[in-house]
Amino acid sequence: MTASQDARALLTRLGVPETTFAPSGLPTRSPIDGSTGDAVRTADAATTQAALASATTAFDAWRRIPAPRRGELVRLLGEELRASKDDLAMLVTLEAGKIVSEGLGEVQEMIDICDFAVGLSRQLYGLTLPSERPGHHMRETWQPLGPVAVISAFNFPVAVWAWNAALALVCGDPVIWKPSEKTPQTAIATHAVMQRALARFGDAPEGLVQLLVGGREVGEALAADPRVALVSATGSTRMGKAVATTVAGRLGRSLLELGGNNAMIVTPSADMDMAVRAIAFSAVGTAGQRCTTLRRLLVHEDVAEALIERLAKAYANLPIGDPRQDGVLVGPLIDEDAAKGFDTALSQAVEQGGEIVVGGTRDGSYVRPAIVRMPTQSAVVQHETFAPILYVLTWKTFDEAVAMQNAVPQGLSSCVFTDSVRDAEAFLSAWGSDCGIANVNIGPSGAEIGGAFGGEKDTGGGRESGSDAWKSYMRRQTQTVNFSTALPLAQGVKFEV
Ligand code: UN1
Repeated sequence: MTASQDARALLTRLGVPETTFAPSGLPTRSPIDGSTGDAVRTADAATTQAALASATTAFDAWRRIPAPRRGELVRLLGEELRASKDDLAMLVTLEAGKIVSEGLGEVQEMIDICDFAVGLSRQLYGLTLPSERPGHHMRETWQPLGPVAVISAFNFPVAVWAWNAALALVCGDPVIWKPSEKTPQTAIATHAVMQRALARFGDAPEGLVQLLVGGREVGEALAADPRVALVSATGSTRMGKAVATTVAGRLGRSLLELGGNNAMIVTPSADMDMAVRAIAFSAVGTAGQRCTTLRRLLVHEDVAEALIERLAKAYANLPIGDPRQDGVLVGPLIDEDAAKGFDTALSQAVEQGGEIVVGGTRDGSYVRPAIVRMPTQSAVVQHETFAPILYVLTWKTFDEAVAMQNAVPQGLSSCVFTDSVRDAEAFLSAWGSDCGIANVNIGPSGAEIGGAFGGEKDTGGGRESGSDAWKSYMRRQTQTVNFSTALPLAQGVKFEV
């Protein structure tokens, strides 16, 4: 059996209807063995327009349903995800090439955000404000926003949809999902799971949750359409800039979670055993294809040699191979283009004065994770290559280390390994890390859903998932109510007629 045949069997088991498949559709593929599977039907321009129309109608009905009742739909989604966790996770493994534990972790992340959103459906707190006028009160209320388009990437093919969908649904917004062309099957399976939750819920409006499998033109149509109140896009900075420009052109709202170029600063006092383990997971996990992957290791010059030696040993023994196999830690890159990107970045690094310490070879799309010592943060280091390449640079003073951490265009995640309270707190201070995520003695990847997730600069500025990220999916309304019998004007203005 090829990996694609396994995926096909899982799709059937997950309840995906036969009508999903069409020979003229989008080809499917597994990076594990390069096998191709049945093509899946795609959305044409008319389907996209119909989806937008039905999402608009669904919005009018869904916003009238009380938020805690909307939360019930998300609670059911969480239940259905729990029931399908193993199958959906295996499909993530088959289609995105993640190791089994990370496939399971991704589905767990979906379940976690569902639980979070269910609680949120009884909160969505506003404010009461004192009015300067007698017999008046003011409040700030959060109202449903409108249809939300979710454009997601291959590397977290289902979790990112869930971060957005779980919040959008409790906030009162319909969701239209345009998944990556590289991972349509996991999206189709997730949609089938969602259908079961919708069926159990009973009275959700038609068009509340939709999936549009297709190419770039689908994303472009969603970004351009004024019926889409929020475009939440995850992917490359290049894609994000295109989406942002289109959405801004119609004064729409976008939520962008784009590239990262995440660093770890290692100080001389760091617990090196912990640092080595954290580096391995965050630089090599998901074959370096997380937006939170550790890409730059900034080490104090006194401890650099010893640390690099330990890392080189750990890297030399990395189990690389079929991600379904027990013990394998590194699966394939998503496709041949990604593998070529790995080669190109390495040769550029060498041209720019880099020295490859370990790894850098490949067998098809199975690459040996590389560690490269760089003299400076030259062009290749400034760029996010979606592959397991770790650039190592050294520093003398902590201020210099923080300046290096911040001297890249991206601003997603960052961390410091240190036992010094001074260094840790300086890193977390106003003049410390400029990223959306800053960790101490934890690698930059693998964030929990409870915190707001996203970053600054070329990362796009959006925040998804926990904390008050839900506010992006709602409309803020300031309300003033006069319960007196007079009509005083604010600022003492007199206007008698
Ligand atoms: C991504 O790579 O797009 O923090 C998201 C992490 C995961 C999410 C990554 N929870 O690494």
